[in-house]
Amino acid sequence: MKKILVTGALGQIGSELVVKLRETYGVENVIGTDIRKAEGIIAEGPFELVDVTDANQVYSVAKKYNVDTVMHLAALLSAKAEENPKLAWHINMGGLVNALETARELNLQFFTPSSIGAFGPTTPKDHTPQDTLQRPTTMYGVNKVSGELLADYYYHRFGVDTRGVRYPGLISHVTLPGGGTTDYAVEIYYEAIKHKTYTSCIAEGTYMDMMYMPDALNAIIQLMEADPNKLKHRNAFNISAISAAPEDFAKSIQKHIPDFKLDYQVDPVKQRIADSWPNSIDSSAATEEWGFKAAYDLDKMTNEMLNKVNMKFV
Ligand code: NAD
Ligand code: AKB
Repeated sequence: MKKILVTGALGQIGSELVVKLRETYGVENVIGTDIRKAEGIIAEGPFELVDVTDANQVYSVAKKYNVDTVMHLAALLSAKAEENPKLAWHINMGGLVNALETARELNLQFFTPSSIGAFGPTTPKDHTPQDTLQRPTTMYGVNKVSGELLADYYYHRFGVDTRGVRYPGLISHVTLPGGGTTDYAVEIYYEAIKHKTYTSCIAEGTYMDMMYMPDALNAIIQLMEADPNKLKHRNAFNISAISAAPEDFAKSIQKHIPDFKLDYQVDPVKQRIADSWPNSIDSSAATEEWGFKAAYDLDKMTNEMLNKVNMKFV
């Protein structure tokens, strides 16, 4: 049985991952941690306040609970990182090296997500290959490429069992996203339910990869349980389910809410970030090496998102 420490457990991913891991491995075997105090369902199991920029805090909680795995999620996302690049470096790189060091010292399995943000304007835009040019032009992207390399380094140099994926924009209805460029793809569903209209900060025709949260969570468990002998890549597997622009979300929503309207007020910072990312990435290495397969396409996700968000407001 696994015993897992999750950092950044109250965020968009962590708040659902902790619940899923507790269902899979038992409540007492999943220790949620965050810099903020837990409330609700996450507080119903083991939870500790941990600031990942403090190496001692990460190490001592891992040691206290005798965990065998760290899932490191604490980070600043792309738009927030662009607002405060120095803080982003401190949290994204400082936190990562502290979590990796804990994994090395205590011989733990390690997971951390990279992002489509690890690509840049010179990366091939369509069907972006697994191994390709990565010269990102955002602080978040610089952090993510460095993180991919650092996780590879800890595997090759110290034998730490590091694994990871490059997530696309994640769409979910439990916890709102934390300040990324793809956040619009969550907001559009909330606004469709509340006001039947949405003003997109991302321009028409801007394609980015997306994925519904259940596929993102399944991917973590599948990759962490995969036979290590089959993994040629360890960290930063491209995974995607949907390549879509704002108007594609609108069309999908209009199948349920015919009078839904989309207009645009482009945010120049987010648009610059979005323009530097791929239109669609190739997930074939993840499929070949550990069987990745997404269950949700855009329309299936829209159906579920509208139902779930609607239930919040009735
Ligand atoms: P989020 O912003 O929703 O949550 C991050 C959490 O980290 C928050 O609960 C925050 O309180 C916590 N945190 C911030 N600073 C901390 C610190 N110093 N110590 C401890 N905790 C701290 O982020 P998320 O969307 O859940 O993303 C988790 C990871 O997945 C990040 O590495 C992110 O880059 C990556 N990722 C997310 C997406 C996405 O669409 N959500 C896509 C690609 C990659
Ligand atoms: C963001 O937009 O910053 C995240 C991501 C794709 O990494 N959702």
